[in-house]
Amino acid sequence: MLENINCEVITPPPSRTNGHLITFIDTPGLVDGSFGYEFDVDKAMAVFAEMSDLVYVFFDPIGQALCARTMHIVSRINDLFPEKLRFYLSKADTVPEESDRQKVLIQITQNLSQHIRNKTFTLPTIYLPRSAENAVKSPVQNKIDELCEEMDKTIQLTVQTTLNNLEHDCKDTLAAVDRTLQEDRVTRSQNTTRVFRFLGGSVLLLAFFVVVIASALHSFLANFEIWKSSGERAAMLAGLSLQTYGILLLLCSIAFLVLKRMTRRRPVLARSRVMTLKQYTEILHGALEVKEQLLQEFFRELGLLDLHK
Ligand SMILES: Nc1nc2c(ncn2[C@@H]2O[C@H](COP(=O)(O)OP(=O)(O)OP(=O)(O)O)[C@@H](O)[C@H]2O)c(=O)[nH]1
Ligand SMILES: [Mg+2]
Repeated sequence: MLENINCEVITPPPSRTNGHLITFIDTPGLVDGSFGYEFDVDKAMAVFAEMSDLVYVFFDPIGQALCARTMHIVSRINDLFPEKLRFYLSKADTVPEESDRQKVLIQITQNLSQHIRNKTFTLPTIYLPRSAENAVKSPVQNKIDELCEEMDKTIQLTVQTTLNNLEHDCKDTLAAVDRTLQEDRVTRSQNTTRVFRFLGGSVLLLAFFVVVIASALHSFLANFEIWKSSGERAAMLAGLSLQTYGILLLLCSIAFLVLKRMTRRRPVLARSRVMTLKQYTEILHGALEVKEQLLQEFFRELGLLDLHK
């Protein structure tokens, strides 16, 4: 499909202040029969309709609404995005006679009604005024200004919604970054406490361990004659059975393992990650400022700055 898309940048007339904010996706008039398109036209239209804020279907007095392919696509878009669809009889000035125009309108309306169910629709007439004189003289009602007004309103709404979404997204992301950094700070401070607890517990356990070993050694050596005389200065836990010393040492080791497990440090963010998150915060604050500037600029263009304030 991409090979069949052409892009054109047009400078809008000064009267259309929002002109630079519009992207038109114009599709060629569809044809029926054996004509084969190089891509899935139905799918492409549905995709473009999803991207668009408004979908205009222009029926002209010559083409009318007789193309089955057009009707099928219109029906599909109506099922998917009924709120976006608008119908117009275009080039209406080519049928200056009121009665002829009515016939064309009735024919299109009948055809459309078969495909657009559960929805009321209007079919205003429009045409491109060749000149101001022609526009005034022509007996055909031209609703092109209303059409442009709706486009303007849609642009205003889209700009405001987009900028509001930007603000919400920035604030949500800022809150998430803040939360992550705050959690990391808490974890780091808890880790410091854990290290001190581990060191304190280890010192106590080591002291207990030394006492047990010393007492065990003392008890063992006390069996020899040479040590019996100094037995008065016995270690604290002297006189226990070897089995008890073993149990005490085992308990000491278990206590050490428990201590180690309980005071294990929780993972924290790498310094580079913290730096990146802080940079994100700056970028997001910048985006919020830009959003505010864009909104002011937009309202200034519309002459609505006072209203906004
Ligand atoms: N009288 C009159 N002629 C028009 C109007 N709009 C377009 N035309 C003329 O109709 C011819 C085709 O115009 P397009 O705008 O390409 O029409 P279209 O329906 O988009 O055609 P496809 O994209 O090929 O289906 C040109 O010669 C235009 O000058 C109009 O409102 N009134
Ligand atoms: Mg066209």
